[in-house]
Amino acid sequence: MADKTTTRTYETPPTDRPISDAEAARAAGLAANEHIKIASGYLRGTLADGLLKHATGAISEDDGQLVKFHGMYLQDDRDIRAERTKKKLEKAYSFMIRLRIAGGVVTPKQWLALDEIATTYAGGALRATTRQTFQYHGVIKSNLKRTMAAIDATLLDTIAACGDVNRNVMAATNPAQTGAHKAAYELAKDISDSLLPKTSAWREIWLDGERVVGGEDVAEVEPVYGKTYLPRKFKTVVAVPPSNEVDIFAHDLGFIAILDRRGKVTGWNVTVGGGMGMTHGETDTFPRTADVMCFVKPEDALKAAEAVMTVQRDWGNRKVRKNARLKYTIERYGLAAFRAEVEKRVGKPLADPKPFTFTGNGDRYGWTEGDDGRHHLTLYVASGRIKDYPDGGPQLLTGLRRIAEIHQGDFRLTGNQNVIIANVPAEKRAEIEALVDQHGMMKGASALRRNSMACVALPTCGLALAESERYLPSLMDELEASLASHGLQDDEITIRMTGCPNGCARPFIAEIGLVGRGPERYHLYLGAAFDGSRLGKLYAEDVTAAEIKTHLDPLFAAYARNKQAGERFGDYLIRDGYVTRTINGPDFHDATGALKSAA
Ligand code: SRM
Ligand code: SF4
Repeated sequence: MADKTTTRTYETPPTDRPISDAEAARAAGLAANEHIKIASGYLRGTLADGLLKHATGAISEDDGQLVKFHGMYLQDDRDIRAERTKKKLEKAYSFMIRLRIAGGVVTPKQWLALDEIATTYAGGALRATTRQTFQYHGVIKSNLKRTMAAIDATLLDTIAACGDVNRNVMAATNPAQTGAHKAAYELAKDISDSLLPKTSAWREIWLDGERVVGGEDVAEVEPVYGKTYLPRKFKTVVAVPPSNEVDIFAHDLGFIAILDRRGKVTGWNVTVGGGMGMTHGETDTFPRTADVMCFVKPEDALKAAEAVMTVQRDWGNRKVRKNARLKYTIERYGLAAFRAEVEKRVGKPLADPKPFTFTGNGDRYGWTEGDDGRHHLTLYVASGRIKDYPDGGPQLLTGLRRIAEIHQGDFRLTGNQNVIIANVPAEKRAEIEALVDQHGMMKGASALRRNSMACVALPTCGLALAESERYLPSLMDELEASLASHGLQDDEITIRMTGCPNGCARPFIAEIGLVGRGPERYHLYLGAAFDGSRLGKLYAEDVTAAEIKTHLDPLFAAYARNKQAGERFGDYLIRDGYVTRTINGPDFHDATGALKSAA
């Protein structure tokens, strides 16, 4: 990755703290969401009253922003939006609910309860996300409180799963389960707990909890976040090389385990400033891979996490929301100034990063055995949608329920939308395997499909410009045939699709990235690194669904003919001049994408 931070002139960082008074905020020209946060009384707004308004399935616009901090989005069924508008009916509103599950660990008892909630309130599906948690879709307003009470009974919650806060913290789930993986999980959990908003609004609104008396003093209510929380969402992950399954370069903050010769964690490299989201046609927005900033000892990791987050709290752009993520803060003030401020807040200079190597950002499928002799089975779940598929498809919901009924270990969600049946004692392996077979859960998925991801998109996502999850399976059928015709059926190539450039399935760091532009039209990005450390380049614009295969087939043919031993598809396309190597940061938009076409 090129370091763009050495040759640029940067702005002087601010010295004041964020404004938390409504009048001053208006005078300072802060973004609308800042006003909503200030006026919300620590995320309460008028949510409690809004839930009692039975004439509508929606909530007010401002509450729609606040409810995200509670782990929810107001959505509507876009498949029937036009028809309802024609009939002058309100949109078919419902809520998406996202859980907070640090490190993606779920016990069998919790699994059974989450399954029951899905069956009762959310159309019989659990949706494993690209950030190691579950979402429910289609929960109607009148069922919201019942659903939240049921979630609370599982000892999980939805606090800070969305909103301008530190969100669900991801951790390496590699089933090899070494001591380093345990350390990664512990760190993820500690960060998740310590950076959790402290307001009691969640319990009050959803569980009719008592309002804590006197709690208006900022220092008492939200000592770290204050009234305005963060300028924008903030995402943290913990990785254990050589696997980059958490896609560390796509996140605001990351920790990479540095191991000694015996595999013990000696400390963590800290990464900052990754992110995927951008807007088509707005070149001041761009995806960016994170910088590897420094190394911290285990005892300093939590402090470093808080320091990075609070510098972003104080330096992040609160006027222009589209430029508010940490990646833009670092592009604005420079990595050196950012690191110096983090060191100041940690209270000591931090060491330079240590060497590390990642080999890929996908999951390892099938059975593996951990250091402690326990077994782990990684199952491929198409786009994370856990349900019973019709027409002889996998019975994932029922099958995993049956497994949860007898399983003595736990379940792990991966950052690639898959599920691991983890910590299986040797004597239980055959029984679990029989249930997996019986419910058609391991029906062979090709190498390409196993390395694919699609975001939710239509019909629930309000921002989708094109199909994604519903379209990917048929595209896979076509591309699998194309790959097989060139003898590439066993080649691992990462492919990811999203319905818009927000990048929820991290398409810009997949070797083949397809990003929705409009109905049945996608931008095609190529040349990203297999380990997720390099962004792809725009290769073809506005490709229709029918044209995707036409573009890729000749490239597959050229790759099959010319690849060197062990050479990855993304690397090959750069070496042979099909795309230029992407430089990180704003230069992502350089118009030098397709150098030559194979079509
Ligand atoms: Fe995302 C917004 C779904 C991971 C970048 N994302 C949305 C919303 C909530 C749409 C909205 O704002 O109305 C989508 C809900 C769709 C639905 O119906 O469920 C949505 N994002 C998802 C999930 C479910 C995709 C999936 O198929 O699994 C993922 C949930 C993760 C989780 O459990 O927390 C999801 N979103 C991501 C990722 C990947 C990641 O973090 O590793 C990214 C790119 C990384 C990043 O943050 O830069 C991502 N989502 C966005 C953005 C763009 C943010 C930006 O900085 O520009 C938005 C839009 C926004 O925030 O304004 C967005
Ligand atoms: Fe929606 Fe876009 Fe995210 Fe896909 S990438 S879920 S379309 S916001």
